[in-house]
Order: sequence, then structure tokens, then C-alpha cells
Amino acid sequence: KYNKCWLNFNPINNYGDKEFLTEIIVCTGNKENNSLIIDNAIKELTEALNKMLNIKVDQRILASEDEAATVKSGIILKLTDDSTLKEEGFSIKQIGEAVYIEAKTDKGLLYGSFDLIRRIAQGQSIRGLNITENPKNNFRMLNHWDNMDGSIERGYSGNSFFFENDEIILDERIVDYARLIASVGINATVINNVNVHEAATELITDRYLGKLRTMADIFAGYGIKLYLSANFAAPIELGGLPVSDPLDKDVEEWWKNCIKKVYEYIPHFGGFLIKADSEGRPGPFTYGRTHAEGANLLARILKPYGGILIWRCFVYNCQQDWRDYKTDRARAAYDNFIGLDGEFDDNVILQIKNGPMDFQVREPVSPLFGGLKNTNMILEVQAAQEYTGHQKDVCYLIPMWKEVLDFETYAKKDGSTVADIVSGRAYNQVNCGMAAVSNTGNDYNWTGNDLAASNLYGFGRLAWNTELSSEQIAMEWIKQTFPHEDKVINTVHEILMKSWPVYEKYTSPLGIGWMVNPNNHYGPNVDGYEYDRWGTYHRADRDGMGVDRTVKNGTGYAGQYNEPLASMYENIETCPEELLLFFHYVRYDYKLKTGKTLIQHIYDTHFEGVEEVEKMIEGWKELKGLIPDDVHDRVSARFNMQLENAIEWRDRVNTYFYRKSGVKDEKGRKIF
Ligand code: BDP
Repeated sequence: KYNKCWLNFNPINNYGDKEFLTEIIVCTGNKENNSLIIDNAIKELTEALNKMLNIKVDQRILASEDEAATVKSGIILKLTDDSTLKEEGFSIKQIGEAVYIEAKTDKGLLYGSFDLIRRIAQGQSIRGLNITENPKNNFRMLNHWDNMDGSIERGYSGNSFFFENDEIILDERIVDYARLIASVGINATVINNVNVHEAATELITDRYLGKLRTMADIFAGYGIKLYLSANFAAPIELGGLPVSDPLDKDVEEWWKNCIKKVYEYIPHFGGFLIKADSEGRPGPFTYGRTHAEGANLLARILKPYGGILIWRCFVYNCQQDWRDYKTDRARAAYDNFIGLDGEFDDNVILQIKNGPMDFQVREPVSPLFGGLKNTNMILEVQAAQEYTGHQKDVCYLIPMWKEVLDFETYAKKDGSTVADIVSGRAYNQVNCGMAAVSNTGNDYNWTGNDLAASNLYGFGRLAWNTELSSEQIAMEWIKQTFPHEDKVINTVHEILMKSWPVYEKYTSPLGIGWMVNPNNHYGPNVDGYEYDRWGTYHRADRDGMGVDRTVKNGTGYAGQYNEPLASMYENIETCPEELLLFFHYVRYDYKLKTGKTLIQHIYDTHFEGVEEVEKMIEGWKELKGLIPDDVHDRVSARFNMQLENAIEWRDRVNTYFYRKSGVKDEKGRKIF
């Protein structure tokens, strides 16, 4: 039915440290029974050690502290009050004949168990291991854009494994889903699409809450909280009220009863995610209310239950006029939210997309991260490859997300990167972190392209520890997924690390974005959105291209950044070249730092992009026989689609700009 991705627990040959690993001893103080979480930790360790090292593990559960104190060998799971540990943190120490996994909570023990498994799965020695791990982000979430009919908005891996025909699916796959995401530290998930229509609006009613409780319990066994996307107009659609005005007493009363019921069914329910006043979704603007008024209404009601209200900042006018140069979609999130800084309740979190537009292959970092100072924030990235190849083309996104996290916002004098801000370090916040739009579906391999599982894996690992490198994350994933052959490891690693730059080369140049087929967003269509209402333009003419977003002559977007960033982007000479066309209108004969003209850069990168895809394919071919055939075949089929796509992009983009500019390729290659 499906594979287990990085939890395959492939056999590890010649592993040296087997002697510590034959017994699991659980010392959870005086607890009468183990929690579900501890049970799951034991299950994972037992299965992993059995499959990877062929060890039949014995288990002993010790209830009293006295007994626990006498245990000196085996894998020892132990609760501790060590003050260096956070609630979800853990330590692992290998001493003598024992490996101690210690944590403050059951959840920490689960994460510690997965950490130990991860090390062994990579063939690492655990002798003398002595580590302490605390997550950098408190919220490590997935957002599924799954619809109740089983389709997935921007899903490229089959259908939903949560929903089908307006019903909730509860099967073994839900458990394996929970295992997969918990193993990389994800602790919250929103299972339904942010665009909440029809049956999905009813998820918060008796019709579905019973089954959701069962699902939430499964998740809880892996330390994961269930969240739902809610419809801001639910009081109208479900309650029959005339309005969903956040300041209306009946509306408030309706939500009170609704939320009370939700918590009666699911006492450990996480809260709501809301997309309001965006792309046709209802919101407070209809009633002349602010987004703070909208969010706070729900947050206040959720508060006594410990619930969280996550409000998306993806708010913009999708009915723009391309003739009006001053309106700029890139400005929208900042313009809509900066004035509300400090007005949101403390259990509200604003969820902000990494860039100001919409998950393009290259965008500047959203200026909201450096702007908001008294607001909880979550960084939203998209693992689903909507604009980065639909999980046909390989595109390892961790390097992109790393760049976002490492971006210096200059929000504070002593430095504050996006990672500092969304982790809560910068302003001492608790409710913040990272969310990814999930790339999963009910395909055999979960992610369409087997290689795309690296993005799901990597998101979790990065959200747990933003300081891990892209290279390390790739390596971890490869070693847990593929046989430990140098050739396999090196080839896959190289493919992953090159994949984002390569995708960027053959698609839209220097940060301008888009140029995709409208609606489905795969494949090239240079003018697809050009004279359209969605606000996504390249503004190419016979002399040049790019959007002037300067304060002096353009849309003013560059001015949304703190100094020295604003000045850096404002000036064409200091603007980072990979974003040149995002911030400036640039002539085709403009000389880039490489000495190449803009037009020659476009030609060259598009030819190179295709050549590099061909090289990746050659590398992959050589892995035949070294990795399981089914994996090899599936990825090969994707690579064929990628090559076709890359060629189409190359030819369309090059031809388009050749015809616009009339400038020939210096190297005389064939442009149509
Ligand atoms: C865009 C998608 C659209 C989503 C929207 C969102 O094209 O399907 O509904 O983002 O994030 O990327 O709400």
C-alpha cells in the first residue's frame, strides 16, 4: 500500500555497538501505567533495533524510583527534572553498559528515542555519546491543504489520506503518518485546507467531531496536536446568522458554543488556522473590522481551553489592475498587518509566508518578520512544490528555507535573523515557530517523487533545529532511505544539493517569479499572468524587464525593510543580483557582476539548467542495481518529466526574450 520512507529501518551491516541495545528499561518514576507516548517510544525502539540490527529487544518497566536507581545497563528511558532541558528536550548519554535517554516529559523521551534510532540508522557509533537537545521552535507544524472530497489543493502525491467523499478516514496510515512526522519532531498538524468550503466548515460539528477525537488521540500518542482550518463565515453557514461580524454578540455566542463543543469532544484540541479576506475567503473586512478584531474574538474564546488561534497574513487584493503600476501585491502583507502590531492577544499567532508573494523559486524575505515587534509569528514555507516543479522536478528546498531563517532583518540592534524572531528568542515569545504546507498524499511513496520526501523530513528537522545545515539534513535523510553505498550516498546528495539552483536556472530569472501556466502553476507561460488580475507581473518590454519596487520611482516596496536593507534593495548596484528583477526594471544590456549582460545571463542559465538536469539523470542512471528497482524506476520516470519541462522552459523563455529584445545569443545557440 505504501512505504515507510525514512522509517524503513533498513538493515545496518557490521554495526559495532550492539551490546548496549538488547534491553529497554523504562523508569518513569512512580507512574502506574505508561503513557501512550512511552508505549510508542518502546514500540519504535523495539521495531527499529529488530529490523536494523536484528536484535530481539527485551523490555522491562520499572515503576519505583528505587528500582530505577539500580538499573545500569540497556537503553534506559528516564524522566528527569534537569533544568537544562525544555519540555520537549532530551539528553542521550552512553555510559558503561547503558544508554540513558532522559527527558522532562514523555514527549521528550519519544523524541530522544527517535534521535537514537536516527543515529543508528545512519550507522553512527553511539559509544560515548553525550548530547542534549532542545527544540529551537515551539511550534513545528504541518498544514495540509486537503479537501473533504479527498482532493488536495496543490497536492502532487495522490489524494488525501485524511478525507474521502466527505468522510474522515481512520486507518493504519494515520498511525504511520503520525510516526513519520513525530520522528522528525513535528508537534502540530492542520489536516484540512485553509480554503474551508462546504463539508469542511462542518468539521467543528457533531457530524465529524467523534472521528476527529479518535484521530486526535492517535496523534497525541506521538506528541502531535490536532488543529483545524476554520471558516470565518461559519456563524452564517452553520449557525444561520445574518453576519459573522466579530463584534456582534450573537456571533460571539455562536463561537462560544461551537468551541465549547469542540473541546468537549477533544480536550487536547490545538486550535484554529484561519485564512480570512484572501482569495475570496470571508473575513472581518466585510464588516469594517480589523484582522486583530477578527482574530482576537476567536482567541479569547479559545483561551480558557488552552487553544491557539493562527491567523494567516496572506491577505492581498487578487483583483488588481495591471495598468496601475503603483499597486503592488508584494506590499500587501506588510501594509495590512504592520499597523496592527501589538493588538493581537497572546494566544494569537500570525502566520507569514516566507516571501511577500507566493512561494516562488526565489523571493526576498517578507519584510513583516523585521517589522512586527509585539506579535507572535510563525514562518510559513511550502513543502508542496506548487511553483517548484510539482514533485515531478526534484527540488530540495531546505537550502531555500535556510536562507530565509538566516536572513538578518535588522529588527534589533544586536542582530535578529528570521530564525531568532520565529523561534521567540528575539522578543521572548512562546507561541511561535514554523509551518510547512505539506507535500504528502496517498501515493505509495507519500510524496510523488521519492526524492521529495527529503523536504518533508528536512522541514521537521530544520524546524526542530534551525542550525542544522542543508547538507547534513540531506545526508541524514539519504542514509535512512537508501543503502549505505558511497556511490549512492554521494550521487543522491549531489542531486539534492544542486536541485534548487538548477530549477531556478531553467525557470524564471533573477527573482522575477511566475511565468508559469495559470491555475496549475507547472510549466512555462511567460505572459500567462502578465495582463491579469493576480498582481504577478514581469513587465518585460523591448528594452528590459523587472518590477521597479524602489521608493524613489517604483511601488515603494523596498521601503518596507529596516535599514540598511531598504537602501541596499533600493540601489540597483547593491541589490543582491539573484533578486535584481524583483526590485528593479533592468535593461537587457545591463552588465551583471559576472560581466554578462542581463539578456546573455538569461540565455546562459537556461541552457545550463537543461544541461544540469541531463547530468543529474546520468548520475541517477548509474544507481541502477544499487538501490531497490521500484525506487529507481519511479524517480527515473520523474526525471524524464523534469527534462521535458526544463527544455520547454528553456526554449520558451529564451525565445520570448530573444524576440522581445532582438539581441542574439553570443554563443550562437539555437533559439527559436
Ligand atoms: C497559493 C495557492 C492557493 C492557496 C493560497 C494560500 O495557489 O491554492 O490557497 O496560496 O496560501 O499559493 O492560501
